[in-house]
Amino acid sequence: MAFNLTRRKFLQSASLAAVALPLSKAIASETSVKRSALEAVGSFADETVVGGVCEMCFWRCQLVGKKRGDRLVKLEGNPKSIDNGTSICARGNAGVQLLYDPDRLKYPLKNVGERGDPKWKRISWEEALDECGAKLKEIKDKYGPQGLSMFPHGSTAKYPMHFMERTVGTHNVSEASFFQCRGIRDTAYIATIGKAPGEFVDMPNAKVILLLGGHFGENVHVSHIKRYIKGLQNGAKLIVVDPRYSASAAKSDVWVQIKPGTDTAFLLAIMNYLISNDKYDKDFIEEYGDGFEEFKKGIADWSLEKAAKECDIPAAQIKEVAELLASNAPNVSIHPGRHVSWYGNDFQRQRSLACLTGVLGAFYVKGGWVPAKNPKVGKVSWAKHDHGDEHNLNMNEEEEMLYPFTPPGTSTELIRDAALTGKPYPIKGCVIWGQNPIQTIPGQQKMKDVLKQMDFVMCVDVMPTDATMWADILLPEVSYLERYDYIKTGTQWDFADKQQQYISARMPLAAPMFERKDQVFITNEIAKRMGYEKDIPVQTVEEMVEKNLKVAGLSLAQLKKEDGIHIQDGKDPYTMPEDFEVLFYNEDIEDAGFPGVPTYIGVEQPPKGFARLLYGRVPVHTFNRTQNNVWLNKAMPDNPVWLNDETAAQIGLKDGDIVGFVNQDGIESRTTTTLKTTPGIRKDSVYMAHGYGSANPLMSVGINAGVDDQSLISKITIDPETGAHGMRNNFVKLIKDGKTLDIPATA
Ligand SMILES: Nc1nc2c(c(=O)[nH]1)N[C@H]1C(S)=C(S)[C@@H](COP(=O)(O)OP(=O)(O)OC[C@H]3O[C@@H](n4cnc5c(=O)[nH]c(N)nc54)[C@H](O)[C@@H]3O)O[C@H]1N2
Ligand SMILES: Nc1nc2c(c(=O)[nH]1)N[C@H]1C(S)=C(S)[C@@H](COP(=O)(O)OP(=O)(O)OC[C@H]3O[C@@H](n4cnc5c(=O)[nH]c(N)nc54)[C@H](O)[C@@H]3O)O[C@H]1N2
Ligand code: SF4
Ligand SMILES: [Mo]
Repeated sequence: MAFNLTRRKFLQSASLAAVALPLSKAIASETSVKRSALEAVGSFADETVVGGVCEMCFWRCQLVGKKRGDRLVKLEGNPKSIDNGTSICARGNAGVQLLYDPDRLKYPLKNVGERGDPKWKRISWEEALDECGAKLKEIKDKYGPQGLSMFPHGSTAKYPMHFMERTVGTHNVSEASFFQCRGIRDTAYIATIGKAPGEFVDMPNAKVILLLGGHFGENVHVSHIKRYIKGLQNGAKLIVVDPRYSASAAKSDVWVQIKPGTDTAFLLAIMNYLISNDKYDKDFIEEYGDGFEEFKKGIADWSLEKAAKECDIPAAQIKEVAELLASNAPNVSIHPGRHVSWYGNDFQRQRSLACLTGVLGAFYVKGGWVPAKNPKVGKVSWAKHDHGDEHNLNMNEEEEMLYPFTPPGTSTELIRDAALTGKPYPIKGCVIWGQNPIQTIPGQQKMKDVLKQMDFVMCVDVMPTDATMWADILLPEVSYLERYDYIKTGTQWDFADKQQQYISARMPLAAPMFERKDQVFITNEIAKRMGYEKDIPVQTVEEMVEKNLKVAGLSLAQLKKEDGIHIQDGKDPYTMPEDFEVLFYNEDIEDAGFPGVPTYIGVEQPPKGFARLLYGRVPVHTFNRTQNNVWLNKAMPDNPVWLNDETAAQIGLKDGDIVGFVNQDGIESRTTTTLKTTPGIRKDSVYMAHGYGSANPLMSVGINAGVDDQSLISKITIDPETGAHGMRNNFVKLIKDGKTLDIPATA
């Protein structure tokens, strides 16, 4: 059985699927590399260009490009990088296929058909910009700035987003990275330690690493994975809490096959056990803890047995985890997670993780939670006009916040509800920029209805993904390989004797093709047409980058001279700020009407005949954005659904069968996928990779490949403290040959 893979074998083979990690090549720690390291190797390329920053996902590894003539033929990690080093992942490698994808958006397009069923007509930039400017202005004049909404994501979306928020003055901006990803994590940690946690765990120096759901190896962020592997190589014990035998579970010392949605109960029982048995860090808590007595009392009834029953795991295993943590504290990495928009009870779980770190005294210590101290660079901003809070959907008439612990921006659901009801005001314009709200946000039909009722929708993208089908005007942006923009800063302290910081700025590795334009051009031209010419902060994207670099005493010319990356001495990461404290009990949370001590709130269980739909990452794709990439499609053309092998046998299914789905609301999947039968998933759940099953015929490679998990996530759960989405309270049955199969009850 697959579970027999030993840790030693894993470390020997370092078999993280598809991650190109030459472990033997330690990350370059010198402050400058020999030029020869940048010279093209072999005969396929004759020039190396520096300054690339990947954006096949949002980790943004540092790249060099290998060119033959004008053509970019290969991407590699920048040997000077002290972050990803020479390594990039499968998706990073496949960036050249995005660059030259014949399906890529090339020209401005106008939809002369229906939204959702578009007919595209090529138009000039002049006409496209005139129409976008005029329509957005018309809506703003008629309904006020709050009549405009925006769904942004990615590095180029920041500039237009700040224009919409600060200058035009709408609050109705909802970023996928907050409301469907990590916003809850950030605000829960802010409410506990005053700071968003990032993924700042010192795994290379940890004695134990605890992952709650985090499925490293499938979730791939190169330097993060390197730090994780380094920790394992250094002997860290790995605890993985996951209902599924994930890539991380396969490397774990303890795999806790938890019942979905119950993690908070598990964490509370661990903490109660540690406190009751005097196995917690009293000195730390005395010095830095606040509200510990209330906390202790509040979680006192979480016995191991009670949690064991709730989480459907052995009490002895919870004790084993608690003991393992206590005996290695404080050098333990309690990973804060990243995608935490799970069940609508997530703020309390994230608070619990922060409190567990405190109970173990694992802040600012080797192997614990240690925030990166990154160098400062500038930030170009649009002029802020005062628009007040009057139209903030998160504020009621008494000026109280509906979601007091909201991430920046406005809860996606508040925007959608206002748009659909017209209350408290209509929302009639929409800018989609680098987000695919059709496949990113739960409630797909609701999203379509929201877009249908708009007076105007514009979309800026690089590929014809599903969201683009809903645009009136579709604008083609240059890709991350053809533009200047993002400044990436970072820090490292575990691959060299001294702490180091770096600054790099994205520089083009290839010239833009066709009529694609960058974010500063597009935003400025629209701003001019809306009457905001005097507010424009920079004329070109290069000017923006230069201004941001200047704050750090750098320039693009200087960075180029330094092979794309400036490295300087860093600061000791383990120094704790003087005012650091851990709010075990938070009065503000209680005053706002929520539990001030971390509290477990149970979630809905699958109705009879259904299994819970879980989803996650595969190493070779990023959400939906890479589905049309020929190399990545070849590597994983569909998203097999995991079903427990015994359950499968019970209902007459076998590995490799072709299946479809129907969910609790009667919604059927448009496409089918293959069945993967395995003992590595609980009987009450099925699992598939997120982001498959594009519906856009212009995606000639990705169309109908696999099943779109989002199409089955029609039930919307809202996390009450933050207003962010929970997406894992949806349930499915499988369909084979037109026959719907009930999932046998498990309890
Ligand atoms: N069901 C389900 N939903 C989820 C998740 C899940 O696991 N399951 N994950 C959640 C998480 S963690 C996140 S972070 C979000 C991600 O949500 P999104 O960011 O919306 O996801 P993507 O599929 O990457 O869609 C991004 C869009 O940006 C486009 N794009 C790519 N590069 C560029 C560029 O350079 N410029 C412009 N203008 N556009 C570009 C892509 O073509 C695509 O249309 O999804 C969330 N939603
Ligand atoms: N290759 C690749 N890597 C990526 C991305 C990508 O698109 N592709 N996206 C990046 C982004 S933006 C993000 S946010 C991260 C997301 O990656 P993570 O933060 O690691 O995402 P999770 O949602 O924790 O991971 C899904 C895992 O949670 C498990 N799970 C489901 N329900 C439960 C539960 O109730 N309890 C517990 N303990 N586990 C549960 C699933 O079985 C699955 O293994 O990945 C990043 N890395
Ligand atoms: S992890 Fe992979 S896809 Fe993400 S930025 Fe790095 S190389 Fe690119
Ligand atoms: Mo995310």
